[in-house]
Amino acid sequence: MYTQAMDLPDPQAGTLQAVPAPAESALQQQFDGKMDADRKIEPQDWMPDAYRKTLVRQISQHAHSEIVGMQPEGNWISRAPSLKRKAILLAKVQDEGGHGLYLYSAGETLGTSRDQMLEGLHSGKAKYSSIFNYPTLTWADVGVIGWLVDGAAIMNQVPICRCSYGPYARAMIRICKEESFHQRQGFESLMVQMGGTPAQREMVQDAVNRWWWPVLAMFGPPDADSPNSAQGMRWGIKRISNDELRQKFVDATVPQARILGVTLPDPDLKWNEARAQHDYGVIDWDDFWAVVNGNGPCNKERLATRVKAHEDGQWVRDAALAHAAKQRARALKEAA
Ligand code: BYC
Repeated sequence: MYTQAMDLPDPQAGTLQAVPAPAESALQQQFDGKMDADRKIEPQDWMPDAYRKTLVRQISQHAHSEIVGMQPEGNWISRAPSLKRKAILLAKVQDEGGHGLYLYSAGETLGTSRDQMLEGLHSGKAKYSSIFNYPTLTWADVGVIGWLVDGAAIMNQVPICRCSYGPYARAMIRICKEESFHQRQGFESLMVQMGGTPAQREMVQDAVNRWWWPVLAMFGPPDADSPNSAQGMRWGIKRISNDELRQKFVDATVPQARILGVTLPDPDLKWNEARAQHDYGVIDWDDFWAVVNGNGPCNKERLATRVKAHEDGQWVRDAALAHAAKQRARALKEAA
């Protein structure tokens, strides 16, 4: 399908004959061999349509999450409590925009244009992470997003650095380094707030109470209800399951909460000696699906803001195209 047959003379018949492209089954075998050997697939390699489609789905949803994820924290840039916090927050939000751009570029290598991917987001057909449909009510929410949301993102994204599709895996390496700075700045900001007044400490605890459960749901449905997991694992796109990542996140976060001096809002959260892991309470999956399906507290606002930003940026895209056309025309004139 992605090869070109060449016409060569057939000495026997004395006529031109097409050299047949390798049969789809042979290409599939080569692809399966690469999967078994844990080798990378690159854009020019043959790949099954379903693999391509799955990657476009996941990479574009990931990119959408990054750019929609700029909004909850972006709302606080003008209200950051100091110049230092404002500079850190500006850098972080800009990083998220950059992550979106690397990811859209990775998606484009699969033959889907950025416009097509954005159309999916703007029309509501494509998903983005559930977590960005919750409001940021106080300054403490910004710290908690860094600590918990970026912390969860790192847990989920480090394994994607080893994903089977080369451009996605390579994009994730830089993204994870930047996410690590994001998590640290959130934790540090909360440490400072927890050393402040009782009202500041209460503000942090309130933010933790509101974000904890949505963050746990961010890892996706339980493995038993995750329709894409088995195939994603077989294809080396997903390396660690939703439930395993969630568990690793809980185990890593409990000691951090202790250092901060906040309580994680789960009466069932306790160390299980036999499993050498924490037990935790039941996640409200009805709430998760309501948010994923467009009915969270901020879904409509997030999408409307995104569409407006895209429309407001039309003149920039037009200007860039006009400039490129002018440069091309000048180069042609000089070459003539
Ligand atoms: N929200 O079979 P499953 C960031 C969907 S950005 C919404 O387990 P899969 C950051 C899922 O898409 C963080 N939908 O799917 C940015 C599927 O529906 P479709 C974003 C969700 O793909 C700014 C259905 O549920 N990270 O860190 O095997 C500031 C069944 O799920 C969610 C990524 O995108 C959700 N939370 O696994 C701060 C990472 N969870 O598509 C921070 C890359 C599940 O079949 N993505 N769904 O209609 C992944 O690792 C995987 O796609 C997922 C889901 C683990 C998310």
